[in-house]
Amino acid sequence: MNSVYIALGSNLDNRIEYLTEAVTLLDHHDGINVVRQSSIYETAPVGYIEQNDFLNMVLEARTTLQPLELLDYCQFIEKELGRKRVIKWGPRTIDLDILAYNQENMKDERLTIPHPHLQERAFVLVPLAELDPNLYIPSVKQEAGVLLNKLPKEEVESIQVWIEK
Ligand code: A4P
Ligand code: MG
Repeated sequence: MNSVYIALGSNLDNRIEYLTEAVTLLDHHDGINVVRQSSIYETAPVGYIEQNDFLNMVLEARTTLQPLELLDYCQFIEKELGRKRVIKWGPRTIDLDILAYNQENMKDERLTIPHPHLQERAFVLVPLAELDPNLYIPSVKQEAGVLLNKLPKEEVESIQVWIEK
């Protein structure tokens, strides 16, 4: 069984419904078992900033799927929930990013693991460190909690709990 962490984000329409539906669809797959979920946080948009605030969370799952099979299923869920890719880093009903897959490093044309922007983003590191501050991120050779402590304080403080776990 493989251990994975997946980040979820939504900033359109009924954000909480999209998150909940995505978690349900992940868990309904025969090869995926969601074991833990972080709190849900409300976060200001990063990158393209002329858009609504996001809800972000991270979950931990066990899976029999290989990394690319898991990506396919995440993209199926994004499609199923009506995501339209119009603007890079722009608004989306639901975005699923695979943060970590066991302790593996991989770089494929479709998939980089650990997620290449993980270490820069408070909206990912706050929920990830809530689940496991000791999770080792092999690409940057540091633990999630250590990476979080390296981010600017204002950025981390702007990540507000919206629904506590
Ligand atoms: N891809 C490569 N590695 C991965 C991975 N580990 N997990 C590829 C998932 N996908 C991965 O992603 C583009 C391609 O990345 C995919 O086809 C896949 O093969 P996408 O989801 O289609 O496009 P995108 O999301 O617009 O681009 P990108 O670079 O993934 O953006 P991010 O990093 O997802 O950022 N601000 C707040 N507050 N909260 C957010 O959740 N999200 C974004 C999007 C920007 N600002 C945000 C948030
Ligand atoms: Mg993405």
